[in-house]
Amino acid sequence: MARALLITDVQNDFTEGGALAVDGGAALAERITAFLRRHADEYDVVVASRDWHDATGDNGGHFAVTDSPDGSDSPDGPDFRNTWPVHCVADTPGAEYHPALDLSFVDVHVRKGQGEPAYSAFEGTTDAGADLVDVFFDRDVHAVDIVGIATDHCVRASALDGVHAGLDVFVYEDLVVGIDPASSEAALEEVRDDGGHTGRSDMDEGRQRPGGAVL
Ligand code: VGL
Repeated sequence: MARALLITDVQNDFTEGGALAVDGGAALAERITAFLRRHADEYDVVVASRDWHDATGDNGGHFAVTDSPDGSDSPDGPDFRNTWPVHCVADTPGAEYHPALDLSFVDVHVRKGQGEPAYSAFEGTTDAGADLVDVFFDRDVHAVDIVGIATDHCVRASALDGVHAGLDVFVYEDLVVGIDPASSEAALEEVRDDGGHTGRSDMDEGRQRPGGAVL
């Protein structure tokens, strides 16, 4: 039985100065790196995901755009729930990982959203074309800890998919940042309601899970 850490979408466009900046994103990248320095060796595999959208088209309605790069010509503009400004376009600086995230700890890279909305890292594939769920099952991963951006979107969807795939999911509340505070709180509640766990990474040295099991 193995354990994984999943780092979702810590990308330039989701951090300060990016196209879809989430407050606290840059500081989060630093905190995740600090966490990795202390705890990466406790994981059998560390996975990082990236949103990786096509430069052309609206990526299945994900981008609120008609013909201007920033969505300003779109009749209604982005609603920041289902439609978004252009972000994380493949092979652009905005799609790169935030520089404060230390990639030397990352074993597997997953990309998602090519031509479509894809919030969950489980919708993504590795460079070798494998689905994330197969990456986990091939390694006998039974538990996944999740950190990253955005609590109310990628983290939420990844955590729910993980739970529904039968994984023991734990979201570190102090190692995620969300777009909207209310929907971020609701997302964590939804994860708990569906059988996942949430808590702080700094609860104690062993990061105690509910029920008392220290991992
Ligand atoms: C995400 C908003 C728009 C995410 C992706 O991955 O959290 N959020 N697209």
